[in-house]
Amino acid sequence: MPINAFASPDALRGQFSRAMSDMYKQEVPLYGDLLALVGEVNGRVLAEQPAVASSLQRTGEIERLDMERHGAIRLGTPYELTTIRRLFAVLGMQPVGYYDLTCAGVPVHSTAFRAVHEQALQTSPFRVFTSLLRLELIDNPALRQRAQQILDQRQIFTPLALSLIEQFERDGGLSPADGEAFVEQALETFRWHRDATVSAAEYQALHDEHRLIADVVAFKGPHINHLTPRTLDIDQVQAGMPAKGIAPKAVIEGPPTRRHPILLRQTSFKALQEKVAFTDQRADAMGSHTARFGEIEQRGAALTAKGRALYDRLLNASRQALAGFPAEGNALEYMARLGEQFSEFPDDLVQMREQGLAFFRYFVTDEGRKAGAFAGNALPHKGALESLIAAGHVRFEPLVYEDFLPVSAAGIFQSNLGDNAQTDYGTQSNQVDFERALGAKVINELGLYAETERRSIAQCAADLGMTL
Ligand code: OOG
Ligand code: NI
Repeated sequence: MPINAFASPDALRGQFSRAMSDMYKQEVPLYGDLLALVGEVNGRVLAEQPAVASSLQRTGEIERLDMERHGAIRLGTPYELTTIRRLFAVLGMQPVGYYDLTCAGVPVHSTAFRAVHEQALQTSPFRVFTSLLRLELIDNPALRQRAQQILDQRQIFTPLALSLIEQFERDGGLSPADGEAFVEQALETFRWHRDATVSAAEYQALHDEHRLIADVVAFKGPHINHLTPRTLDIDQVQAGMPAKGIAPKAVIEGPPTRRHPILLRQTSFKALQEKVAFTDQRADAMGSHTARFGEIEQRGAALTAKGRALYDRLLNASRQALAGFPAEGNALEYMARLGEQFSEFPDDLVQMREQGLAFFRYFVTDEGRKAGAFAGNALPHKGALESLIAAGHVRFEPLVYEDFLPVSAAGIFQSNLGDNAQTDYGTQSNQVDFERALGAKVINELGLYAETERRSIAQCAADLGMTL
């Protein structure tokens, strides 16, 4: 089949993201209510803040706003992680970043599958935060062995999904019809199953070890545990949740409110208690399991290594100033500490750029296009970009952060696992093990932002007829 007859992985990802959202709305109706609230707030922000609206227009992000969402799954074995990598590759998603959650008392490590090129992100920014359970951290050997045995027996992929993955790898793509079938088959892996694979007693033993272990081991597959739309004003959505019958978690994770958002702010509603059937139970005597929730996020500027180091320092200082973890009782105090600490982080795009704290995208302005007197000049010779900016011929917008934050992710996990889930696993970060299980290296996200920034400078040069 000629190359151009293949379905585009970016289009398939868009289809998959919509199908996943439709499925989750049916499974967890409260997620639909959250989507409606986010839609209302985004509409209001666009109407009331023309500067935000025109910046989204310039970058094209306005078009991806409604499609924007991420989800999360938790896997049990290296086979599952390797195969999910191959599955997501069909949808144009690569593993980006390594997140160690053990230091936060959650026995997993994770990566985020996402598109890596700005054009692909524009078509569909869908991402999946994917965690692998670290069975080696279960200290009871009999339970560890039993968990391993249960996981080894399950197959979370349909036979047709597996054969379409092989076909994609062999042929370099899927026909539109096969692509459609693949989206349908892939969705099955993420579906909720009310029937557990273990007895009530086994569930309890796994649950007593760690609630997350029960969530991974006791079910037929890695049900999607939340989906997250992007909002333009997370404070408004957080404040509006109770009136819609949605109970938000105590604090918004990430940086405080700013005029120019950075990185990622997140909050969620508490996981729902759902009925499940254990293998030894009759249908009229069901048990329950708590895992699935809804989340919202507000994305801001991607930070450079220098900006990220400053963020990490200010976040740590805010948390250290607090006795204990941020929770209901100290939420206001935590927000105040964050505000104090982050006053050190310039809330001004010019300063953020001058100090090299964030990544930017550059655009030729109408004036620049009209001036057109640059042909033959070299860009970037030292200062060329700066003088184009000073002359108003080029303007800049921050690049959107496309990834996750480990401390925030731990906060999201914790809020949905209950407070008794704090276990001390020490810090046993192990990216090498993770990559072995993944069957590939994770991509460094900072490199991706730098490339996007470079490409936008090259585009400016081309638009102005300058040589690079
Ligand atoms: C993943 C929690 C992390 C995020 O947005 O940081 C996450 C999970 O609960 O499986 O989704
Ligand atoms: Ni999330």
